[in-house]
Amino acid sequence: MDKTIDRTGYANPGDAELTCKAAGDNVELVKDRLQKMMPECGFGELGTCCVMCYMGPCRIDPFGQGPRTGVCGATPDVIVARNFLRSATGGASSHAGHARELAILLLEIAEGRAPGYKIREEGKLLSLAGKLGVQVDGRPVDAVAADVARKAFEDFGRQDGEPMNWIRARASRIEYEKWEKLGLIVSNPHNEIETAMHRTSMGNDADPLNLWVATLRMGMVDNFAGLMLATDLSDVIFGIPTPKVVTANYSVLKEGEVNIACHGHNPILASKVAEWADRLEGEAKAAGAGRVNVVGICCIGNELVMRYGIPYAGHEAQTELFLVTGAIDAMVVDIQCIMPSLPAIAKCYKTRFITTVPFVRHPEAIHVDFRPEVADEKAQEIVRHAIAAYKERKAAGIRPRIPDVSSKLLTGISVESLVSVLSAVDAKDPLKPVIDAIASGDILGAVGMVGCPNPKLRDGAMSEKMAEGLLRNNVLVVTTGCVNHILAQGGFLTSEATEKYAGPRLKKVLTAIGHAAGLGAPLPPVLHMGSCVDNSRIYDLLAALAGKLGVEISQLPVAGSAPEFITEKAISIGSFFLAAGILVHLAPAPRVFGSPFAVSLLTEKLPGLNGGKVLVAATPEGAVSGILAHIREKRQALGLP
Ligand code: BF8
Repeated sequence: MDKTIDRTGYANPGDAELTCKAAGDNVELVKDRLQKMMPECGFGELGTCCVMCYMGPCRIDPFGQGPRTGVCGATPDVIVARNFLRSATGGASSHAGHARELAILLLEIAEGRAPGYKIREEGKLLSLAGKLGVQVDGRPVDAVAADVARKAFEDFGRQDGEPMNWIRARASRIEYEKWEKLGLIVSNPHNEIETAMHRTSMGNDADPLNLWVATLRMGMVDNFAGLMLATDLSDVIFGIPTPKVVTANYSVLKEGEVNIACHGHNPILASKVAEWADRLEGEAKAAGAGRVNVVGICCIGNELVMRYGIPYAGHEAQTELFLVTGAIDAMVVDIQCIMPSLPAIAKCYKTRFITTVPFVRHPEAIHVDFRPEVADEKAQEIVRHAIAAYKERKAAGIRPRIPDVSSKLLTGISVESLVSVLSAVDAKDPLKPVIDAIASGDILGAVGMVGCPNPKLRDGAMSEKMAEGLLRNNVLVVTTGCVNHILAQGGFLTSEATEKYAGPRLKKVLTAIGHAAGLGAPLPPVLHMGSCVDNSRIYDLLAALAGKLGVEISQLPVAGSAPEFITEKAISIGSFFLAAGILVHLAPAPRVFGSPFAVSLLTEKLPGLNGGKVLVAATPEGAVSGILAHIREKRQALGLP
């Protein structure tokens, strides 16, 4: 156990203040519902509950009490593998859907059918086109963009079994060859999703190994048809993130202003709402408000802060509390991670809860049919809803209570912006300083801390304590998703955090880089790489580092961690990083412990096959010590001190 981890001082006082207010307002929160659900179902936790057919539901007690198989004869190994694959499929579907919307938008822009949007990063478009084999020279940008979009559609429609364009174009050569040998190169994400649902339905695949290979393949779908496609096209359309210092936490809400909270994932909607919030300032003033203040929650918070520096409100487990402030005039959502509890809470405070996507609706929400072709018109409608709500809420005497808590963070770390920061140290070979620091042991290793805030682990400050433990041991942390909100609120994305938490050797490196880059202070020890789809940036960075060293990603002294995961998306992202041969730490425990086959595969056999491994640890101390042991093992294998 690492004794250096401070066990106190991470609680956000704003959470406590608003939890009390919620009780006074008679508002039930996620933590109240969690309490009522206890004890949770043990069969479900172990993964041995099967609802695939109507001879069941079946449940297998792994301790030998009762039946040993389901009514159909499925063993616990089969039941667990099928359930896990279906979770990974849910996650990959979410990411592929997100990415496909962006491909549709890119084609609409190219064909002049989405007049509210434009291509902001021609350079990235042309380089992507080059990798995809789209002819670039002498052609208008729109024609190139249309062909890039068509390359994406080709992936979603291909029936010839050939590899996905996005894998061919974007996987590093060394990883591609490894995946080819392992049978993990996928052809068409939709076919893969269909086959996964088919093979897991009653009476199909009953081979646990075959099912687990399908899970790794689903990880490949997740990364290449989801995360990477989404990040690539978002950068082309909305811009490549650049470093900036921004404000986070409850104080981003402003009394006397029209507050709009954007919640969800895809920048197609939120970027437009933010634009029209500025353009309709006059109408807000006429309604007696100072201006329209847009803030970002969850992953859309990450998308907005990374590119535009829009105030960074909070994470998924705080969405209800943000409504409880009574300061939000409209909460606008698109896809994913939107708790069904929200519209009823919004009603208590006369906040307008606005859904915008045809398959994400709620009977108590206002629905605005937002589509890129009519984006400007619909975004105005949304902002006007908020302005109208501001007047109504004022007239109704609703008094906001915004906790006086504020944090700062350095954000906007894309691979491109990181390379440009590092160029200040070595213009000819920007990655060299990092590689030298890893080789010498000044940076012992790196960990991607990603994913969600789980109310089961939030009170224990799992993410903050883990980050602190890693930093004290000279391990650099990069983040995506809601974990970044948590760590930003904890003050980890600042130069001061380097002074406070980083081990002496890591501090030396970050101080040198920070000063060379003109920050006048150390680089923060936790680097914000974006939303959950931006995990593709972490893959790109690892591939670049591994490529420079001439090794596989699986040989690097690195690990991934989803320290408080909630969603199926974390399962599919984790499945990709397992396919890439990386140690993946998960908490809470994934639902695999009812299957001896799964446990042995994920902890013993897979490491020998491609380097991937699952570490389950529900305490920060356990996670840190498991990850440090792994990093030291990898360093030793590379002959590093
Ligand atoms: O995709 S971190 S709670 S918002 S799932 Fe959801 Fe988890 Fe937040 Fe983003 Ni990612």
